[in-house]
Amino acid sequence: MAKLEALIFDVDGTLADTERDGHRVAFNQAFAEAGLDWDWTVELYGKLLNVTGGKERIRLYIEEFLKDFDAGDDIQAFAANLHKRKTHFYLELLQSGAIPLRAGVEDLINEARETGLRLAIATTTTPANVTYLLTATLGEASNDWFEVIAAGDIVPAKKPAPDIYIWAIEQMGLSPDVCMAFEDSLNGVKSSLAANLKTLVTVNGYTKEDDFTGAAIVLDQMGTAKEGFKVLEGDAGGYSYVNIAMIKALHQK
Ligand code: XBP
Ligand code: MG
Repeated sequence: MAKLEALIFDVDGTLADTERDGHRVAFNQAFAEAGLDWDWTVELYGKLLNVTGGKERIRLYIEEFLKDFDAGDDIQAFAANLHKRKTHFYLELLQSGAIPLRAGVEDLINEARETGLRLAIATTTTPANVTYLLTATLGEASNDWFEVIAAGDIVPAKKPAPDIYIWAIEQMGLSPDVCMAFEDSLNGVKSSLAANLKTLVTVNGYTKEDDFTGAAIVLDQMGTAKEGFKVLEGDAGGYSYVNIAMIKALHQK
């Protein structure tokens, strides 16, 4: 088995719980500013998460839930304009420090750096959302810790398509068998598995019922030495929180 060289992280739901109290809130702020009486409740947003990408999500909402709404001649442009404001509000939220990293994520990234593993990001979200999250949580320099930040519209087909992972791996000049992916959702795992990546899953409130068949392991969180993870599927090999030794062992399986 090839030796582990790189870790590739999803962002939303994996590095941080961004969806319910971040993206959802920002969408609603943009709708209110535009004079729209749309309210994406916690429950409705769970359904809308079936489609990845904010612009795509707005379109899905109009087409599936608001059949009589008139978005003008160009629904794509309508969604894109609304989404621009959503991004503005989301970045404001990130800057205010409202969204922390999930437990164990910072320690894992630090240990990966200390042990010489290469790091990358593969996400559907807008590139600025990634840089703002990293800056707000890990400091200004942390953007440079990730040698590739593959995000947003960089590939036309978003997750569950494998394209974003394939793009990231190609940019690093690596093959999938020396990488490990980190995901939180069905669409994310479909994407990483289709790119032939071993995948560690940490679920969240929106994804805990998803079917993660094919993942290397499914956990409730990365966990810390103080508060470990719960194993939902798979064999943690005696480890109680995610660290580099555990990832290396999982990768060799
Ligand atoms: C994340 C997403 C994103 C965010 C919104 O999926 O679906 O669309 O919800 O981001 P994943 P934008 O974690 O699988 O990458 O509004 O910037 O598109
Ligand atoms: Mg995700």
